[in-house]
Amino acid sequence: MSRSDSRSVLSGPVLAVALGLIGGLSLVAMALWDARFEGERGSLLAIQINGVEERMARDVLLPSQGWVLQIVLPPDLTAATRESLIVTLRAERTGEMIEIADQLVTHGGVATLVVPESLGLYAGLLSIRATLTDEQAHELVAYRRVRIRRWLGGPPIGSRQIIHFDFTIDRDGDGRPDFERDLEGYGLALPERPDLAKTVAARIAERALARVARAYDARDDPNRSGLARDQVYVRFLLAADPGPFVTRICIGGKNRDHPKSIGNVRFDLRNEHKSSKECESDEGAGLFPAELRIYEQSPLYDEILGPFLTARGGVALGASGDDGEILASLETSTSSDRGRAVERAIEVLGDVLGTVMAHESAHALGLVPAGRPGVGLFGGAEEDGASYAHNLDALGEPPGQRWLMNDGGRFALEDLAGLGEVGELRFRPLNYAYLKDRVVLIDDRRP
Ligand SMILES: [Ca+2]
Ligand SMILES: [Ca+2]
Ligand SMILES: [Zn+2]
Repeated sequence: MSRSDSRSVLSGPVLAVALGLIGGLSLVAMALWDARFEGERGSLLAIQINGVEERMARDVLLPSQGWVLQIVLPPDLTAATRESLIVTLRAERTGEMIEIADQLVTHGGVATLVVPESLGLYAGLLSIRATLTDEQAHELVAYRRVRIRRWLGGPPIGSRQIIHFDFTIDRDGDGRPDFERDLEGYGLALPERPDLAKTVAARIAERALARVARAYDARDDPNRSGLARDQVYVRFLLAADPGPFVTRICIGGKNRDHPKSIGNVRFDLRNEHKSSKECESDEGAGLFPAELRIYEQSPLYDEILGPFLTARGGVALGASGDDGEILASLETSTSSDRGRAVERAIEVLGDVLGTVMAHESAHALGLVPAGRPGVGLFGGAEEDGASYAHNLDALGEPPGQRWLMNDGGRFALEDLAGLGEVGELRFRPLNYAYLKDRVVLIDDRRP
């Protein structure tokens, strides 16, 4: 059963009367006009929710505020027709109607409203109707029904959540961060030059953190809010004290329980635990950069690490005389080949780790819940193996497009580095809507 439907219908006079000598011209124009207004059943005037494609958005449950309503307008409208837009919300339970066209902001052919609290929506079915009228009184109508739900226990993300990426974890108890040891494995550090290891580790951590921030502060406006910035309200820090809203994810060391897994952070349905620790080696929790070795056949791996791996004819960072100087001057200028190689390794490794950190932290925030909306967000269930807590499409298959929350086993190193065909992996719009508290998940099995 479909919980909502959307359609676009034509009403009013379809044929206009052409007047006068320019009737022929006028008729041609009118015919085009009519064709456009007839549309392809909703393809020209459409109502969208959170920028999510119709098939995925069909069953979503929405909170009373904060979600994004889009009216996708036909192209090349006259100003008068564009201004004729009427958008009405009707609460089905009470019949109460609100006209909101004057609150919409139009950009790029889409009229948008980030539903404010002041609209006063409450739980129940809501009908949305959008109407355009041209100069000849032809009407183009789009219609859609959505379900508004109350939050149960507060929004999953809220505004206070902190993710602490801890690069200082010392699982092996040697008094040094394990991450520095991991770098030795890549020729990016030497035991006898701990000072350089520290510098490289700090640079990679910062680069990775910036990549995480980009994932959660997407510049491509996934929910089509039209806002200049639409960032997820989670703070990502490299240092933080424990607290009720701090989730600590440790990076570095051996993954004894899940070798060959770069990241292993528990899926936390609806972000029930705002505070947690993904650092226990006996649970294999955390991020394990040393396991990036699984990509050693990749050309990118060879390109960025070849210059530093002795097995590949490289020289480990710290073993060459002026490495210290190179590291000290990276931010100002690098003209030497060695300097550029160091910079490139830091950038690519930082971006790769940052992509994994963005993915893993999203598991801790509740992505991707199994099932269809409103219970889930098209995530795989435990019995789905590698698809567990990862994106599936509306048909239950792994998505054709590369999204950040797809099963990580399907990514190449290039994808993680943001150098694959889609560029930086990003959250699909439905994932992003969840992170922005724009959808409500309700477990019907609960009272
Ligand atoms: Ca250690
Ligand atoms: Ca959590
Ligand atoms: Zn995952």
